[in-house]
Amino acid sequence: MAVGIMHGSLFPCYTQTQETGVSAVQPGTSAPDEAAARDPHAPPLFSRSRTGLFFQAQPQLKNPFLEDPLLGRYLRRHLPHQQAVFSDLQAFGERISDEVDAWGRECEVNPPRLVPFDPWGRRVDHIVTSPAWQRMKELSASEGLVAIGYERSCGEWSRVHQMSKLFLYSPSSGLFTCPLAMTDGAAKVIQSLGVPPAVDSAYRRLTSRDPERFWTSGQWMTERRGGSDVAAGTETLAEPQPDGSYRLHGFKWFTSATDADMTLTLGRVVGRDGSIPPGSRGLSLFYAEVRRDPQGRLEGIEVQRLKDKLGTRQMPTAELLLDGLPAHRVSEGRGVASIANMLTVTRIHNSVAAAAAMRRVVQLARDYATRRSAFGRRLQDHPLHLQTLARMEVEARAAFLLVMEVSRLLGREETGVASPLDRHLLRLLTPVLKLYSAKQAVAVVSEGLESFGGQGYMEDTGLPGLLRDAQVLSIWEGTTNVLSLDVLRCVARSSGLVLQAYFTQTQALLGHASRLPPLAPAVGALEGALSALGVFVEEAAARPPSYLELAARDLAYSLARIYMGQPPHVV
Ligand code: UCC
Repeated sequence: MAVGIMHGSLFPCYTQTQETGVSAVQPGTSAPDEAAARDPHAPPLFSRSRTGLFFQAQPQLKNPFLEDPLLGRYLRRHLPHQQAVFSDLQAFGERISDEVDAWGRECEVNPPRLVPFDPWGRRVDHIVTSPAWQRMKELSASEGLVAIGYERSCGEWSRVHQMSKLFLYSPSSGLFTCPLAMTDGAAKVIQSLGVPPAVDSAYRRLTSRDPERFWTSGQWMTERRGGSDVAAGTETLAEPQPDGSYRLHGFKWFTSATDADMTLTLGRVVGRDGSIPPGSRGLSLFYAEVRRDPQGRLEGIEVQRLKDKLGTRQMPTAELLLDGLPAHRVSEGRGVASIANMLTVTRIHNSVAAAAAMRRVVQLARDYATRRSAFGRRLQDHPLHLQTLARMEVEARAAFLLVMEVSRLLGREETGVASPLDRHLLRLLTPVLKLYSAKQAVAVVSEGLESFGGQGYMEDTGLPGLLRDAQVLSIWEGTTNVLSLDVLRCVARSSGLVLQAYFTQTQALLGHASRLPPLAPAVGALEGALSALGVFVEEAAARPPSYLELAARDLAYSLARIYMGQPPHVV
């Protein structure tokens, strides 16, 4: 039913329909000439007559678990222990929409700041974070966002459970998923090195559900010479101490979530004769506690400044001078190989964040399409808009399924049930997933913002932050090109076994899919793409390495798209 609302002659007249809450400007409609009849000295009409009555209904964040039928279907199909996991995710989804999302927003509008000195001039280098950021830490512990991966109560599916939970949390987390990624990576590295006694208590804190005990970890790998070529970039020196510990001296150029309790970092041990071991193998891995007293004071660290970043502003990222930081060595030499487990875990987390950003923007855009009208119809009734949403949905689903696949493989490896094929796939698909999902996140989130029109560009809607934060996903934890070269590295080091595993697995998956007649055209297209990929790989193997290097990105994209079930643009 249409309800007409009259306004003074200076303002347009709006019509509101009860069914849609939609308003349409009717410029031709004129209100009775009230203004002319009024005493010119009378007080102005109530303010609404000046601003208009229409307010656009905003998109609503509902329980992200219940709003995601694909996640539910995936878990129902694969998981044992379904009931416990479903209850956990449903309750967590409720918390996210009811309270956590608002904390995430608070982290964005109340970013961290550095207080370098106390009022009397003493250097304190205190990083002040918002109460919401601190609540995120407590929540992360009590919800077991790291712990689930180590308790393994779902056996080989524990990583899927953990990553599903992070998938729901990520876009509302105020970027707290970054310290969680590094915390998880650190726990994994420590565990894989056999939990040396010096870090045993730290390991238990990283994987604790007790907010009082829970610690987060940093991962300080990047120095001024750069963050991709870690071996050439690391100049930090480790001075042996009489008690067997070390003091670190160096300059870390990006340290994410610098308010962490501990960190893993790389350095070169200075020999008795002053020699410094060169190259990748000359790097050792160190454990250091960042705050060594109850007041949280730093020892052997000066915070030079907090970084001024495009996005991820919720999280403190700093430049640190290590000036005798007390540390323990956890691996002697082979530092890059020692942190390889961390790279795997943090790259999966990165991909969870990418898939989750896509899912969130699609959820909000879909909801908005039911509320917003233009040209006399709701957005959802415009075929072109619907097609745009559907294309975003496809990318979001593809990224989600690949994230779950790699998480499944990680879970199998960690519980000792992985076959050689699983292990090869995990090694190959981790960089493939990370590089592709990050790129797609930027594209999908950008498209998603457009579906809100100008409101998608307005800071106080919280939407632009999604795009800024997505942009980092293709940069940190290895850029697209570095990861494309990592794909070549793992192909070469496995003598092609990772690719063999890939072809075996994709053919098996296509075999299953071909039993469903409606999928026949898609299966045919993918089989064609797969065989073209096979021909390419064979031909490329006979060419000089520079040929493959140039093709590395296209190869990685093709691997991603075929595995996701989307025929590639380039093979
Ligand atoms: O970006 C950063 C900010 C942190 C924020 C984290 C938040 C993430 C989650 C967000 C959620 C919201 S910290 C900086 C990140 N930096 C990187 O990721 C480094 C990027 N660069 C690379 O990945 C390079 O490819 C390097 C550093 C790995 C290349 O080093 P090398 O020394 O040239 O590598 P090599 O010589 O090829 O490999 C050394 C050893 C080999 O083992 P061995 O000696 O046994 O043969 C390799 O097989 O390391 C092994 N290795 C690996 N193993 C190298 N890469 C891998 C790998 N990916 N997996 C397994």
